[in-house]
Amino acid sequence: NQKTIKSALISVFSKDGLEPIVRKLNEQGVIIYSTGGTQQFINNLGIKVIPVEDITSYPSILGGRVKTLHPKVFGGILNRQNNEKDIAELAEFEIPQIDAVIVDLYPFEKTVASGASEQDIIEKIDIGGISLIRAAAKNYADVVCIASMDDYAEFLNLITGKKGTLSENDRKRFATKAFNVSSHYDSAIFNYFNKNHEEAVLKISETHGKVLRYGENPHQKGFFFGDFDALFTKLNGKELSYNNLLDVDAAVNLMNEFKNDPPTFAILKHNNACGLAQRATIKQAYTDALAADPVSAFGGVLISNTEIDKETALEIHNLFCEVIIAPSYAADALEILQGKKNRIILIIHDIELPKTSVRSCLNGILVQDRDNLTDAIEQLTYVTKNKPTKNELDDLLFASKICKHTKSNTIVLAKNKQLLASGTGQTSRVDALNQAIHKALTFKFDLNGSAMASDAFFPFPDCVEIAKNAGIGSVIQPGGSIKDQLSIDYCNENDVSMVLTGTRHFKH
Ligand code: 93A
Repeated sequence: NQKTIKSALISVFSKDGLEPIVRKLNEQGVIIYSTGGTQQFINNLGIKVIPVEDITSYPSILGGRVKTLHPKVFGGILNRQNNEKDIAELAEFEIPQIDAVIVDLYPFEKTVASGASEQDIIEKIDIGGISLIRAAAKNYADVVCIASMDDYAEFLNLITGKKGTLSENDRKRFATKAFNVSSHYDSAIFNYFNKNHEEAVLKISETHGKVLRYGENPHQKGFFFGDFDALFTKLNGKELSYNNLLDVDAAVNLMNEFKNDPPTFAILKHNNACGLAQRATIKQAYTDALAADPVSAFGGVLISNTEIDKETALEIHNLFCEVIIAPSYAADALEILQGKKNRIILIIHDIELPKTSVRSCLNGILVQDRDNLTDAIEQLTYVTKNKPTKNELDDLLFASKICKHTKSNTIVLAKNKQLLASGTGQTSRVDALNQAIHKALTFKFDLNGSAMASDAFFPFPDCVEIAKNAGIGSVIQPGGSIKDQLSIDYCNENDVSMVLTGTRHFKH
């Protein structure tokens, strides 16, 4: 659906960058309509331009507040060219067709940032310009909308190459950019009016979010925005709390790493795994996950990658836990687990989580891709004389998957597909390692021949030295420190094997 631009309405606050476009349009015989200042600018280039007042037969009034806001202008933009009635009405009311709209809005954000008076700021709320943008973008089927200087170069390129003829694809792409401009502009106005934001944010939350019992603590309000039911079917238990939701999120992301593996069971507390094991049966996986730290498991969130059977349910029933998540439950298992009415039992659906994560930061939000990189055997570099055995390799990758989902700084110790212990959320890697070793010994694990994973590189050889002294036999870490070689040398001198993944997995 190609359309050649024959007329354009140009209304720009900043005249920067406009000249080459106007010259090109003029060269292509395009009729140019324009508002006061823009018209003067084009006139000064010696190019013919029709004042918008000639279309409307109205002057710009109210000090410029109303200049393009007129049915003859908006009729020219919004008419559907494949609609006979529209075309007849254009003729009846002598409305000129407008094929392209170029706008640069009043600089609202800049005016706010300059510390201008409230009155000046209000005056910089563009009404006509934003309406032109919305109208032209809505009618992308017939009209091209250039809503930002950032798009001038691309637009000029296109009309030059295609002699003023643009495809519907091009017009829709520009419309998409235009709605990005208009939504951003309105958000900026909202943010200005909403300076003492708590109120408005809570109001929005109350009307659009799910009201939670409270936030992280009882004195904090809390809301959830999302479609919980798309991901889970709830079979039993109380309403999920703010902290439950965070734990469920952590559990689901962790178990995603083991989705297609043999039976795997994890127990989480405060978003970190305190137990995780992979076994021939889900009951054994649960028992060995619990063994890593039965103290922390109290009140935890449980997740299984396999159906929960009766034998496993009987074991779980002995533990006080907040939430159980599994792909399915045997009927007799469910009956047992439902024996406690507050216990939250969830079936997890086979649905992908969003690819981005969002969290609040200062007076805004931080958005990033989720960490979707799983360390795999193909990407490992073997840096020591001693190479890990097949079993050790399995444990190293197993530990590194847990590491990725544990708060930084973290060290994870594992052996025979069982999490032995981890150090979580420490301010130094040495602290994380010491915590992990201490925990493992507390729960009577023999660390000889165990595997150690670190979420980030070792800046010094201190960690491998502590690891060796505790009996740890193999290490997996991203590498990338300028002092990597010191840790590698130590491992070589002490018969420890080390592999590098090349991928850091911070989680803050
Ligand atoms: O005050 S307005 O909201 N009223 C209008 O009808 C209107 N039409 C275009 N501002 C309006 N504009 C804006 O004027 C455009 O968005 C552009 O920023 C500016 C261009 O004015 P001039 O051509 O007089 O420099």
